[in-house]
Amino acid sequence: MRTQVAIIGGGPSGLLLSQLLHKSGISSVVLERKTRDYVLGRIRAGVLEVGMVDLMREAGVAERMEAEGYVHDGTKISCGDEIFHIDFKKLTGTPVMVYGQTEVTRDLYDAREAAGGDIRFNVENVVIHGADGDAPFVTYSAEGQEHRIDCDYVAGCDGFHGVSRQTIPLDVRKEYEKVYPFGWLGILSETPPVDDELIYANSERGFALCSMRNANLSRYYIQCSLSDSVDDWTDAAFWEELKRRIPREAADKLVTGPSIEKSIAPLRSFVTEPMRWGRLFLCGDAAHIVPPTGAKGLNTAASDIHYLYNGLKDFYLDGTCDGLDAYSEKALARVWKAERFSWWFSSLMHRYPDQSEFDLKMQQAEIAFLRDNENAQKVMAENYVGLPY
Ligand code: RFL
Ligand code: PHB
Repeated sequence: MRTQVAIIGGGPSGLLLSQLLHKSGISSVVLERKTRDYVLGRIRAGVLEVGMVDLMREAGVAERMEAEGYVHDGTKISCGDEIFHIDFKKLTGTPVMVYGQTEVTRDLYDAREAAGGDIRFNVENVVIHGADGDAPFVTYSAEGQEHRIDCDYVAGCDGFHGVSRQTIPLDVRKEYEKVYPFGWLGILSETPPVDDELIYANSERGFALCSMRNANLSRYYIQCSLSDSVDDWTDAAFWEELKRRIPREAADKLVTGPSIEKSIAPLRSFVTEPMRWGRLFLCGDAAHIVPPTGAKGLNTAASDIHYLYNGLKDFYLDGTCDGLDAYSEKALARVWKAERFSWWFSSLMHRYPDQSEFDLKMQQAEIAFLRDNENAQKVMAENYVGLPY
């Protein structure tokens, strides 16, 4: 069979691209290695930048987000028992939207299905052929049968462990990576959030984050050791540790309950360059990873999709390749800024195993500067709500 754009990966990047292309009358096929339920079972991002919110509107999938998402005008940051507020709305004119990645993905699946979109689940052995020539095609197997899809372009939206990035020859591809010496242990619980805004906490016992999904669904994280496993942490031990890391006034009103999901994520900064090889374009986690501090992963995936979608639209509707030719450079310029912000915010908020007393003083001085200086808060707020596309 033939399609205009073959999309590898049915996570948020691939689905958003396919839905936007559909809106412009451009055909695509999405190939996903897992089942729909498996993809929806991953608990990940929670905060959407305004650019991502606008893309959801453009894709025609914003209705439930507008009704059920929470607009947040700011965030709280604590150091020990001291807590302060950063007012995004006042400093930048822009809030953020708290709406889970699970819901974003569900809305996109529903929209693609309603429009008769072609999404193939449980595909195996995806191979991209001829991306450096004029006639690329993708092969895969499903239920013991081999299949081939001919296309004009391939969008590699298959996450960090996908095949798309590996398709780019090693002598063309350059990778940059930093692995952090700790992870995040996260739980989801059917309890009311401890605060109406997120709290990012730096404590002498390590980082903690209080987030949420809705009025009766909370998401909490604590910095943990890379050698920890989920089984090492009972719910009671998690709540106890969280309470010790957040300010007393928050700990006193924290409502605890059984966890309905518990997982550990390692923290990594990673970028591959270039993000285009011939007719293959990498998007989202296939091309870059950020540590979750600052909530930039899904949002940076969304900005890639914005650039690629507009490039493809210009090609199919106006016959110009300028947008596609500029894709890698434009996407990477914004990616590196999101990498810098996530690295900076992670460095500010976590305790490092090899941190010296001097390093600690520097961290505390920087948090105090952020607390007291409106210019510093404005820089933080501009990055958090999302740099312009
Ligand atoms: P995904 O979501 O990994 O989807 C890729 C899809 O490709 C499929 N796949 C393949 N399909 C076919 N053939 C193959 N060979 C394939 N290999 C893989 C996979 O099954 C999968 O379905 O990448 P995508 O779409 O680029 O989306 C990226 C986001 O998922 C990611 O950046 C965010 O979740 C990161 N992130 C956050 N981002 C934010 O913007 N705000 C947040 O608040 C936020 N919090 C988080 C996060 C990530 C976390 N973890 C667990 C890494 C919190 C956490 C804890
Ligand atoms: C989340 O709610 O999962 C979340 C929120 C903010 C972050 C990371 C994760 O920085």
